[in-house]
Amino acid sequence: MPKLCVIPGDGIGLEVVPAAVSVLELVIPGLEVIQAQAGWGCFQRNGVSVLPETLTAIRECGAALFGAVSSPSKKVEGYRSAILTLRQSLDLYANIRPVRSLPGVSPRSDIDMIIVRENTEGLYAGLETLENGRATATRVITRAATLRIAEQAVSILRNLHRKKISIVHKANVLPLTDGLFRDTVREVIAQHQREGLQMETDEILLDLAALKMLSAPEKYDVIVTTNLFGDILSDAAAYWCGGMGLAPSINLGDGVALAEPVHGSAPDIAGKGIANPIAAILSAALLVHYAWNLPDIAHQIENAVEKTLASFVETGKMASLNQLSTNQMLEEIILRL
Ligand code: GGG
Repeated sequence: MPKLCVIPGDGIGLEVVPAAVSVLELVIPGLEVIQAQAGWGCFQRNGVSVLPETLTAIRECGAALFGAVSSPSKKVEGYRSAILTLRQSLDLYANIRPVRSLPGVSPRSDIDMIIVRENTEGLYAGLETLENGRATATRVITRAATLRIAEQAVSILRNLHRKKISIVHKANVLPLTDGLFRDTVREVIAQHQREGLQMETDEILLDLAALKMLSAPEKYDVIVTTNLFGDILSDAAAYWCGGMGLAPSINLGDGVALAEPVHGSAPDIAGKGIANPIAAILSAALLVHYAWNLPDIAHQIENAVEKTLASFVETGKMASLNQLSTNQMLEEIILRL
């Protein structure tokens, strides 16, 4: 029986994660759920952003659903972002962010891309120094980490019957770091092509990739890129599925997965019971698919979300969608599960 570690985190994470867990409990009867702590609130209560027992619980379950974190934008002694700590401590090296058109909320109906983002290094390696008025962040790209993210992108292409991988980089101005990234991904792709895997590939400089995200998003299929580039590009891509409130993601490591909505803790609406739980529910579906290998159940959840949104379109009630409380939206989705 699947086991789930639940970490609501901060802000609206405390509202949307319980909604997603109740969906999981309906589609996977007997699911064992363990509650755990991480986030800024956890730091304020315990002096650490991620409790050691949280890491133990995630490893034991092999699957976790995380909500959101609100880190302060000024350095606080002893604090490190909870989500970055989780990703690095558990070696969750791949961040998978699918972006698909959803009825009524997406500006277009033909978008279906998956962003595969390296999740442990790049500018988020956490290597910052400040000395004599000079702040430095070290951007780390390794062949080892690039090999495994490239393998992950290829495996997603193969398993989900995708056709094309786009490598997004900035090797023209960062020839050593991004050159290594691009060349290593090329090498992995070429190896798979030699072994008979059919796929198209292209390479796009980050700035052009951002423009294309606006002007021709339907051309993207699987995108593979480095940590910060993937973070920015996928947040922009979320526009096409209806915004951050609807964008799911999953962090994958070897034998461990942590799903989380792309959105943050939204302190402006936290505690009001009005946060849209769809991104968290779709993230739970990713967990069902990638961590527990139950694609039919994952599709059941995704279909219920789509049918819910479609019903608002059909009944001309799109305008009232944003007025629904978290629980009302959850009830609408559960009706269609
Ligand atoms: N669910 C993703 C999330 O919480 N995003 C907000 C985020 O990454 N904030 C950065 C941080 O607080 O460390």
